Amino acid sequence: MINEKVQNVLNQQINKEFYSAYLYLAMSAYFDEIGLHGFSTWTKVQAKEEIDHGMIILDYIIERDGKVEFGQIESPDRDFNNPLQIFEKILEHEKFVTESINCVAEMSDEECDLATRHFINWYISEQVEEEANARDVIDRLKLFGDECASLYHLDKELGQRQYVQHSYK
Ligand code: OFO
Repeated sequence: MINEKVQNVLNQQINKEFYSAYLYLAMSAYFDEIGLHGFSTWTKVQAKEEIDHGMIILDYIIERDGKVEFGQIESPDRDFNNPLQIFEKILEHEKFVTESINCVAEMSDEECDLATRHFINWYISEQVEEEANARDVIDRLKLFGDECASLYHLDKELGQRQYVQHSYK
């Protein structure tokens, strides 16, 4: 059976992953409202990945004979002004999630739960990728500013993102 302290931080992580999905969906809706449908697709695909992240932890707790807790999911932030500000929020949020994943790793170490320590490595790598993705879009938005042609091309490019179901095994 899974260690109780480790189970608690994993349950908190499920909640954060589903909150992330909510946040990305709110961003996606905003992008649709202002006509940036490619940005909307990108954030909607990210929301689906966040749901996968939560589901993988849920399945893992069950596999370890633990108990899944369903905490309340907060309403997402909706203070959105422009693509650059939103991607800066994404990076800030992903850094927060990275810290949270690191805490799961630390707790697994403290409690000598090697199975969870191994499990959470997938999330550690995933966070490196998510922060890099957000940083990449921020860099390009800073480089091109609000210049319409560049924004149009970036919107087209981000709209190509395809959802691929995430799995850690
Ligand atoms: Fe689940 O990685 Fe983003 O939040």
